[in-house]
Amino acid sequence: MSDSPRTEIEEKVKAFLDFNSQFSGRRTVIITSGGTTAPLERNTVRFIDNLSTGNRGASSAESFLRVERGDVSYSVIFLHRKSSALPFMRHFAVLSGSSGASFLDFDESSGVIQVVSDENLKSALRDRKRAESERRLLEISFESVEDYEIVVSSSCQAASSLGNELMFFSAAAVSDFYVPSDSMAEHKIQTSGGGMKMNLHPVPKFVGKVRKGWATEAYVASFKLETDVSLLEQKSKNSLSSNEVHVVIGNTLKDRYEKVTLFTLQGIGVIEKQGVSPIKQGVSPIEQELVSWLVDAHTKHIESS
Ligand code: PAZ
Repeated sequence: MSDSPRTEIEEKVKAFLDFNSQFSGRRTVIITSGGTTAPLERNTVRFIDNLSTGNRGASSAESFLRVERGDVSYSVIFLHRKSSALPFMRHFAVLSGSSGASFLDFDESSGVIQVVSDENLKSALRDRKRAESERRLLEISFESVEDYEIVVSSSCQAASSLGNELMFFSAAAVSDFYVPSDSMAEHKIQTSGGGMKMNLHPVPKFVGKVRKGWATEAYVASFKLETDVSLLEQKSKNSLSSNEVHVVIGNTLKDRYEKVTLFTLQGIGVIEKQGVSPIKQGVSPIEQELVSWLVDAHTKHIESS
């Protein structure tokens, strides 16, 4: 029986990696996905949140799970915000949306509810079941930024024995500011005092901690989101040098599913696909091309170190 969340995560990750180690050419990617919350109270009623849906991380996980290059394949440790998009299952969100009923049929005599045949759903379900039966997908959830620190540090430390065969792919939108639990109100903050001022502390850059301590030999890809496109290049380059990651993938809020810019020490590259959305398409072309680029970069990293 585990004595802490850290031990529990480390045990899960080690058992997963142990199983996957029997397959030659099998690499592992740790993906972070979705936004973190910054709670304002220990018995949390209110929290600061952000926009991330988890679609970028989930569709990238799908692309990693589909990689078959000679004997190279990936197992995926998917660290995700609770209730954000999950690999392959995200396609089934259409069933609970406003057009959901058009995907469903009900047979009165047998009482069976059926999903109307749909190619995207069929291949998503097939690939999900395959990833599960091959034990190539491990999902671990987080909610707050403090949970995030625990799941990322424990998973990376448990997987660091993979050395350069490990990739860390940080697509999560991690809170920039938070209230540390030791200075947080215990109960729901009362409104009777009128307005209020709150002291938010900066959150450490976890991706830098992965590079410099938690998994130093891993190939590390991180994302940088901006809303002002004129800031993107400089902010991405700053992140590349201060966190010492291998690539920073820059994107802007409004066209994040159509264009990403890759910043490395060797130069800048762009992947652009007009008019696509990972939510509407079975396979998202932008994540597919991005993952293909990352697999090549990971191969070079392995060969050169
Ligand atoms: O999760 P999502 O698909 O809605 O959005 C993806 C994203 C914008 C969160 C991701 O591409 C990203 O840029 N993550 C890093 C955000 C940041 O901390 O700058």
